[in-house]
Amino acid sequence: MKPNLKDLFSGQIYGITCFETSCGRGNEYVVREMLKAGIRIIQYREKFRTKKIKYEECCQLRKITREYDALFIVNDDVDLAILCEADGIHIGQNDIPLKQVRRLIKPNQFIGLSTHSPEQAKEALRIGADYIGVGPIYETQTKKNTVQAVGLEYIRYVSQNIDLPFVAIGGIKESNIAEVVKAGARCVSLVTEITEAPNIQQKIKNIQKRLERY
Ligand code: 3NM
Repeated sequence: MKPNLKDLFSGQIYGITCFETSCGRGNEYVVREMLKAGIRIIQYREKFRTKKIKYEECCQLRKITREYDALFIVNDDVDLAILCEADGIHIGQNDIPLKQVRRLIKPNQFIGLSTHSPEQAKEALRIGADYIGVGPIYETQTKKNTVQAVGLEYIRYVSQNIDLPFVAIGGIKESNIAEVVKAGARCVSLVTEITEAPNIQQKIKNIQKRLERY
């Protein structure tokens, strides 16, 4: 059975790996810090590593996330998601169509789709995405070739009109998270804010406190 993402995405931080911005710390270390601080959704997202390294890291992170009963999601690489028995796969607008990805994965694996406009969100619902990414809310350097910032209005639109769990992403920081949550986000992803933090666990605790206030 697929997990109930509506519940699992409620009031949660969605952690994403990013080796380049992790200040020389390995993904295993960074993910362990995230898990120790209470994050229960981890996405493996590495754009500049060989497939072999990605495969090895995914297998390792799959094991660790199981220890913490956390969801493990692989970005882009459907083959890796299948091989390491990830809980889910996350794809973008320019990847293999969702319907085809569904043919490859197991019935209990879920699919997340990045969306950047109301039209894309409606389409995601129509084609059966299990959850969507909503962003980039603010300007970000972390995702290359992305569209311009979509702003808080897009969160309001999705929270009121699209009946799917979603994660708000893109340029979100401890300093602006309050307005993201006020706009209707129940799950947020902060990539560089967490991976660049000197003390990752402390940074996550600070963000969690702000999430709890709303
Ligand atoms: N996806 P940061 S924005 C991975 O809009 C990703 O779909 C986005 O990184 C989207 O928190 C993004 O460092 C990068 O801005 C987010």
